[in-house]
Amino acid sequence: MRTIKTTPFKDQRPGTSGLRKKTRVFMQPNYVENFVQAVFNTVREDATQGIENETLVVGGDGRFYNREATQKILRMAAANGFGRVLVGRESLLSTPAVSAVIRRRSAIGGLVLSASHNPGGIDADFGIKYNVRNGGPAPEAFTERIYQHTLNLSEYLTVDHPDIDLDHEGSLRLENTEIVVIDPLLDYTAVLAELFDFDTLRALFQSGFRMRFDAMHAVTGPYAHHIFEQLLGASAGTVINGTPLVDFGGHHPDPNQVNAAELVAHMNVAGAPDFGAACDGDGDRNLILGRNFFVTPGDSLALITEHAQSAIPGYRSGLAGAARSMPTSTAVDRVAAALDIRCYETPTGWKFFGNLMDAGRCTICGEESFGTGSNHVREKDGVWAVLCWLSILAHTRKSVAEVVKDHWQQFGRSYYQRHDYEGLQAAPATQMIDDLRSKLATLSGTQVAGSRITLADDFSYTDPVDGSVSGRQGIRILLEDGSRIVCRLSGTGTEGATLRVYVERYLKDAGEGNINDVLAPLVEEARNLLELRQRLGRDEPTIIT
Ligand code: VG1
Ligand code: CO
Repeated sequence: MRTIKTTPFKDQRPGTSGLRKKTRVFMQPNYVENFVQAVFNTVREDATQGIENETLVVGGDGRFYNREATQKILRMAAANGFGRVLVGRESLLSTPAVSAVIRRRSAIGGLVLSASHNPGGIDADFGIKYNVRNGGPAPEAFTERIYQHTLNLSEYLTVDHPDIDLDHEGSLRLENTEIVVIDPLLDYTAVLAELFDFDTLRALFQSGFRMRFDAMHAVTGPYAHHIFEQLLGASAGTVINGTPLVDFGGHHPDPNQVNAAELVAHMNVAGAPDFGAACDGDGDRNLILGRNFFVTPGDSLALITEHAQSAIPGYRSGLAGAARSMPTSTAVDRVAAALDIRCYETPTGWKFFGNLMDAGRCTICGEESFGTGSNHVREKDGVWAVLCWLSILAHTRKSVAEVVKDHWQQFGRSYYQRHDYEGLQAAPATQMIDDLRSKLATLSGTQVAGSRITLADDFSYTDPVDGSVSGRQGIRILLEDGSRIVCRLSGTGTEGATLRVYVERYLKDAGEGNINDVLAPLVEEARNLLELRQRLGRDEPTIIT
């Protein structure tokens, strides 16, 4: 074992979802090592059974530097005295699969190597996230302790050992640590097979139902080939871009209508398949499409919640509750009310759902950022969402568009968009939010966009399970007619600042309206309140999702 002297990096505070930086930042000498040692120091403080009796899980989305970082982590895990490390073959594990492995193998936690939907490559992005024993992202108190360790680090532990063969399953000893290369598909597939009725889904494909799944050259390729084509009998070619590439083929593996444009186009031509879907870099996000039809993530969450009990065996006994992040549309709230279950509102980031699920308070949860999931793991889960939709379509025997329109007919529609302004300068962007925050107290009661502001605040969340408080989670402006404007800065970016403006308007109009027309006054109002043009010279968002 070797003890290596090091000096702290000052920029290793985890954001919404772990530490994300430019790949070259991670490639600096000791950068990965420092962060991982800080994680291990934090883990050790909680390992009452002794770290030598604990299992650690390691895997990533296959992006550039995934393998190199994995080799470093394995050597450090051995030097730090973990009993066992489970690592995905080829160092691959999707984010929900890491969660599944942690839970099924009773591991103490796991490291996920991913920058999610951000592009990959030496000049793109990389990331490391730590998940705790319940399989979910480390809560804020834990990531804050990691950060404190990064600031005080003077050494890290490693061993001298050549790179380990990650291309074949098997095990070997490194010092006193057993390193096991596992099949990345096994545990995850087993979890899904327990939830869904694979026979029904096989019958759906046998009846001629056609789907196109875009893995975006990222980690879900192998999972999708195995589950959709091999196990469920979808025809060969259903999965496209199914081989993980270190640079995701040069694309953003971000499953929205802009970055999955090829799939969207394919769904909009004559003879299109019945169903289209895509997942992001690390397999936790999903895009759901029908023929010529886009399902917003907020509607998808509401619809999965609405149909879960009747369409999916794993939820046959009903749902304990639902949850959504604050900026996510309120469509699921109305379904929860109809089902007579509670709907929780949390800050952005999956880590906030963990306590609710552990305490048995919520079963299904989701975010507007194309993330949906349930208590089968503690991460959002893209392939799970696709299986939910297949189950709903098999059960209702309707098209995607019909299912959504039925919902709008019954519940009304939350017209919803997110406008992202990327590449802003960090200082003036922060100032802009700060200034809006200080104006909030005077806004209540004023007229905007044809209605009146009933509440204007910076969202603060008190976790109902452990009482922890997370403040400053996004500015929200609620109007009397049920409309909302929400503004916050992204916590996952790697360059400058990204402003996210979320607008929502609820109408009981069976969904017949034109979304741009319905939302235009709110979009305009948000820009005015922020003084976006005056401060940052920007009128138009980089991307609308
Ligand atoms: C974004 C999304 C958030 C999501 C997070 C991680 O965070 O808004 O909903 O949980 O990404 O998703 P932010 O702070 O940039 O808005 V993933 O698929 O990147 O792990
Ligand atoms: Co992701």
